[in-house]
Amino acid sequence: MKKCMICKESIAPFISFGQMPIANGFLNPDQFDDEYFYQLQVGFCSNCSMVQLIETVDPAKMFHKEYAFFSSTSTRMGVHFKHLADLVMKDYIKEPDAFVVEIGSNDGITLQHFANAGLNHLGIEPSQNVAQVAMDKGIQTVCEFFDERLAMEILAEKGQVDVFLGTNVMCHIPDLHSVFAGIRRLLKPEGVLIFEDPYLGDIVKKISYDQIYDEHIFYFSVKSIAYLADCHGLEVVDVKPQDVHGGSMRYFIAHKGALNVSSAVAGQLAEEEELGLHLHGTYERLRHKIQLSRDSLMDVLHDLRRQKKCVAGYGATSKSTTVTNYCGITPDLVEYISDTTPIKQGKFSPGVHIPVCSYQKFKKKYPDYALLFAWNHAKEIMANENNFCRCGGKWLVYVPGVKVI
Ligand code: DWN
Repeated sequence: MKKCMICKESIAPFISFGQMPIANGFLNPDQFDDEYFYQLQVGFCSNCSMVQLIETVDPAKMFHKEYAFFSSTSTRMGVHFKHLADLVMKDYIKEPDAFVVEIGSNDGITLQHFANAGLNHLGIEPSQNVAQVAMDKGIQTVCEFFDERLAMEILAEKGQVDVFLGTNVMCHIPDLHSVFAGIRRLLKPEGVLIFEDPYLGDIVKKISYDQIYDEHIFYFSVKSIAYLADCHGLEVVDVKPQDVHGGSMRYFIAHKGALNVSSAVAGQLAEEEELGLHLHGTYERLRHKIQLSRDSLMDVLHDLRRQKKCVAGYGATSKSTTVTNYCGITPDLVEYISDTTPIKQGKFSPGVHIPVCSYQKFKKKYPDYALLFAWNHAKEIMANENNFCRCGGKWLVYVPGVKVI
């Protein structure tokens, strides 16, 4: 029996997606034979409420010098992180010599605003290639995984931190106790940790099972984060739902008793109770809905193949690796995936080996249908792709339900 990574109680999987490759492991044909697979299974801990992977993948296999995801590929996300930086500077930076640290700082999409404002900052990013992009922009970055040991080094060299940030990173870290212990030591007495990740409540409501893959080890709720924070003398002082990455939650955490606790925390906890996030039965029902969603998507794709329609994927997302491998979407159903990220182009998608092509290919000859793997960017993408629809192209989406638009 697996032990919960947060409270050490026993947990069992509520769903298995089968053998899964590395979500961002886009590869060349000479690598097909050595492709790495693991069992993608998810469990719920009824003691601390943390939803988590049963088997985790060595972080070095996922985050390295050829990491394929650059945060700055979405304009809308750029605006989102600018707003976050503005909020932090307005509400939490009180001194001109304030120190801001961000983990998983990627290509510097957020930290650049602090650097441009001349603030003392430090990015911590383990993937060398994306860290280099940030450094080239003049953003102070160390290429490492954050843990309690690194926190002690930063403390000794640079002192305590006013604001500690992490967007779409906390749920990627297996040893969250080391991270929280490090943050507790690093944070000034009135400092704040602000982080955001895909929200479990949205995954359950939207059946967005493609948020589940190797990099996402945990699926957070306010309840599970409150438990974790409490283990380290910290508390959740505010929460704010975010309309990005398919529904995220922003958590504000401080030393216990240091800051006022917003009523939004109790409000969100009550909503989670209503949704049943604390109950095993909720996840049993989720498994059933995921299976129905898979069957319904495959029915549409098989029907389109019978009609000899050309279907292309839009966005070679990490999420698409779960969908294609779990559902069995092979190149005879989806001819290619269009993606704007140069490092993914010319390669093949993990596991099912669908060719990943440049966006120019998509534009040059539109497919009949575009399967929107980057559904979390639907607003931005659909606004840019009016011409695709004018030329008769149709979108196939599967979150929150399977439908043709
Ligand atoms: O947590 C994570 C999230 C935040 O980002 C990671 N573990 C990795 C990554 O997940 P993802 O790959 O599912 O993220 P996105 O943002 O959904 O990926 C979008 C993909 O689509 C990128 O490869 C870029 C591409 N794209 C495109 O081709 N045209 C994106 C947009 C907006 C476009 O117009």
